[in-house]
Amino acid sequence: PFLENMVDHERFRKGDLDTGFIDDHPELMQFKPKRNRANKLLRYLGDLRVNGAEGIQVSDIPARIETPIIPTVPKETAAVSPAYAVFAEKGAEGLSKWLLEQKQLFITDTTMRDAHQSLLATRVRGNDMFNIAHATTHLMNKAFSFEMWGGATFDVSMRFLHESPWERLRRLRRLMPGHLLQMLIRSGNAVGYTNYPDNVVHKFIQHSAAQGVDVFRIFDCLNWVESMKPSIEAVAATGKIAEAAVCYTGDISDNRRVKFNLDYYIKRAKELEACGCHILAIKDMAGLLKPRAATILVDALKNALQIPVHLHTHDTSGNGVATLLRAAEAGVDIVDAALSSMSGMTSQPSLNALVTAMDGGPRDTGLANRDLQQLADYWETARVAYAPFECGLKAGTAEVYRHEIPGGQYSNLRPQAISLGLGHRWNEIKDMYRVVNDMLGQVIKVTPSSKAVGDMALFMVQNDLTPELVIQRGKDLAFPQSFVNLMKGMMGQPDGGFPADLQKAVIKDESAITVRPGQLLEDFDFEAAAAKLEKRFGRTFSDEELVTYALYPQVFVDFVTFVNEYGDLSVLDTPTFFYGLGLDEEKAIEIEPGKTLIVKLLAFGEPHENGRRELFFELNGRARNVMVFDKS
Ligand code: 3PY
Ligand code: ZN
Repeated sequence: PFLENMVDHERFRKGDLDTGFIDDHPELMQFKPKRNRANKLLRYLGDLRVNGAEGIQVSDIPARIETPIIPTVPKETAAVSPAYAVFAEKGAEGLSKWLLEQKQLFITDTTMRDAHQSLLATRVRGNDMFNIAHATTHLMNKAFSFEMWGGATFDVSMRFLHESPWERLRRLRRLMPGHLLQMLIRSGNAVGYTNYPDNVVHKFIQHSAAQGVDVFRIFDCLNWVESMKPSIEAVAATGKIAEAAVCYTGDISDNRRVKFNLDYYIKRAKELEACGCHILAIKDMAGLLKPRAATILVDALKNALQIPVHLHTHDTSGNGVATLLRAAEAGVDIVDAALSSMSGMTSQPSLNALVTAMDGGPRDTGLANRDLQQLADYWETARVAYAPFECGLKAGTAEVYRHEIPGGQYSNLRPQAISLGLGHRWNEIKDMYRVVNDMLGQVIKVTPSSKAVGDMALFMVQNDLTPELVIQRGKDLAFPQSFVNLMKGMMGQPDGGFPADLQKAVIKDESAITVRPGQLLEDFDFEAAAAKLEKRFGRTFSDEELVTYALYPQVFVDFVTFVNEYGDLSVLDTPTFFYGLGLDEEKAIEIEPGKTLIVKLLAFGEPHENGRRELFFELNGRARNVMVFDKS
């Protein structure tokens, strides 16, 4: 039977023990508070059974979920990847130079970050990544890097998955040694939706580097170089790889679109190179870079820059692989792609398709589709458990060239519209997204500016507003906070400034700023935060936890409260985490190596008068019951 410690032992309970030794050593009886992990888990499973998981309709629960098969690979640590070896020996600048000398096309696998952010509302749990991490290093040893952190994963992991983003990073670091791990960071917005004081962004970067991130892709939501500089410098100071991104919008192959033309991108890229970044990324967050435009852009960038070029795109239109192939022909150094079962549509183009297309040619990727297929098979099965978060697209759609909604936003905007009761007006919302872009004189739309545009589009559809009505009736309208922030300059400065009449209508009598917001914000007081949290929770908090609090105060407090209540849920497999146990279903849950709980749900009662229900479990053969509040 499962014993928390010796006081659970029946002989101890009966007093049938010689406790003289303990009498001589009273300090041995100073037990830490019981962690009661089993009880916490039962409470979680009970709550799930009674109230369901947030955001999941019973009708969306997949009927059949299988356990993904982990490919068989040697138990030993995989060889260090070629890119990692160069980085370890020669540092970021050495790696940058080395990349330029290689003929091969390098690949970044985005499966563990952007792919699920763009297909599954960022809901993939660390657990599913940990299980495949070791095999991934064996089967994709020649990849350039693995994007697995940052972007929306940081807050979603706490908010919806109740797991620590830092723990995810640390565990993947341990499981994928000798391979470059990559993250996405939004400059002064870090991994949030608003600007943070410089000392917060700085500390965030230092901790991310110390805990395992090697490559930082840094972008600004308006392509404002001024805002990116401090982050580029902070990353470079850690010795890690600073990859600065120019976000791509519009269409350089259409010469009627003059604002974001080839010259614009070349100028921005050169400015970023001058800031000291090691790699230049083209961040095509909506998948607007058409194949012909990729040839033009990559060719021009390769001529203009002395550093490698890394292309990131989305496959929303269905043209994604063609874009990557054209970019490869034009000499791009690295491209992003996702394992086939996690690719396509709003995600990245298929890694497997790309690798196969390059096979045997002058820029062979060094990866083999037979290896990739095993990983893709794993993810195909793992994905089934996330069915409620699928965004509903069945195929790519070239209408993205018209609405320009980023892949990572598309999978969120639709549920947002549905939750506002606007699901039936989805087509209007996509049209309005474009209208808002035009009202702003065309802007870069990527987190968080994309959220401001999306929120405004929803607001205008909900209130039946036209651009003219927004100007006329602006002073009486309470615009979405994100849009007000954008117009106040709190997300930075767009090329060409904001249209004055729109700005006036939205911010009314308040004033807008034109300097970098981080400069104006007072430093975050980490000591005061530490004292406040310690007082509230009765424990000390690590430095990176304090950074998390600085970035997301409420989300972090809710997360800590949740973990205190229910414990560490990363031990649950994904179907159990989302859908709980069926009646009489038995589950072995390894709560730490060598310590397994066998849990079975036997029955649950009707609600009591106080709204609570009793659930009856069997835990390692012993009966246990828990009371759960029924929220219905
Ligand atoms: C993010 O910022 O999370 C993005 O993926 C933007 O494309
Ligand atoms: Zn992306």
